[in-house]
Amino acid sequence: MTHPTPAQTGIAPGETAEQHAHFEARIARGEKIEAGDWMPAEYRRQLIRMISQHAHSEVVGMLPEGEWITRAPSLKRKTILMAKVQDEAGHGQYLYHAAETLGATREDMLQALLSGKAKYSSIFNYPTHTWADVGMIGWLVDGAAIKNQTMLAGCSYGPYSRAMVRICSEETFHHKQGKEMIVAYAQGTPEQRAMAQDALNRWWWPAMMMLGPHDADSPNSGVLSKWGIKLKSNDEVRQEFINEHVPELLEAGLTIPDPDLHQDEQGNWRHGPIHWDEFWAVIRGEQGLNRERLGARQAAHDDGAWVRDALQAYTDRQRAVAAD
Ligand code: FAQ
Repeated sequence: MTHPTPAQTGIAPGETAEQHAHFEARIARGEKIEAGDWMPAEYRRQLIRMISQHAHSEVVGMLPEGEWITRAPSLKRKTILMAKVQDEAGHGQYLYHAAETLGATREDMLQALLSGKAKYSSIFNYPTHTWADVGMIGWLVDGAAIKNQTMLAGCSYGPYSRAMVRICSEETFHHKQGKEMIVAYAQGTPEQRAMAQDALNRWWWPAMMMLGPHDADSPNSGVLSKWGIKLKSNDEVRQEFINEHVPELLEAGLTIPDPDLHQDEQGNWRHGPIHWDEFWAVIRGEQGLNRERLGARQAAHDDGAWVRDALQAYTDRQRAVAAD
């Protein structure tokens, strides 16, 4: 007879079924799990994986839009974009801190990103070709991120859940500014309309993919749902995203690049097949800008070495003074 593995049960060596039952009862009562509380090793590992990848996504996510700050078409658009890109840096900070509450170190997390071991969202490996891409990222990418993150704001781990509440309120501003921009262009000159449509053609499918593989192909979902980290599945969140965005994009006069898109009898918008081969190729770095994105992060990390050295020297001196 073969026994279930820790990966299947979530019970690691040294942990007992009673500890798990007590932990799961807390989650069932809707209690938040806090940093010092007992938690299964697999719960901790899953959270560190997910939160650190989320943090990396926010930081790498500054790159596609950041390229446009110097090319913004007006002072108003420039100030909005600068605020948005700064917000993403702040989100990275909250999330790295949330992962640190679980025992992860900043150095290890950054090393995992820079070495290519840790993932970041596939969406940020796509290039930004025109200014309308900035608006489309706000509308679609922040729109998809909000659907996912509103769900995570209710998750069982306190520090992640609280970070999500704050991040979602900032993402809502990002989403609104993107929508406002694209609606203005969709109703603007023929060139502006064409630019908005072209951006939608390129960002629609990547935005659909960023919410993760179909539920049947999502190996982490089982344990994440069981422990109240994921309160909705990848496909459920994707359906919410489509149901909100399809009517709004159509109302703006844009065409969604999916010939199979239709509404079913329940009013849900149903999409055509997603090109998962592209999704996995982008994640593996075989397609898209993975090398450029990691190169930019490595350069920023190297450029910041003197700041880390200075902080270390200051800390060492403060400690020496205190010891005296
Ligand atoms: N890209 O078993 P599942 C933003 C990986 S923030 C790359 O379904 P899970 C804000 C997944 O890691 C956007 N990899 O995984 C912003 C796993 O591999 P692993 C980021 C992906 O964790 C806006 C494997 O596939 N948001 O946009 C992706 O249950 C504008 C199997 O998948 C978050 O990170 C992907 N798209 O569900 C910033 C939210 N999808 O790790 C700037 C937190 C899946 O086992 C500008 N994360 N994979 O080796 C989550 O909610 C979940 O991790 C999912 C994936 C839903 C992303």
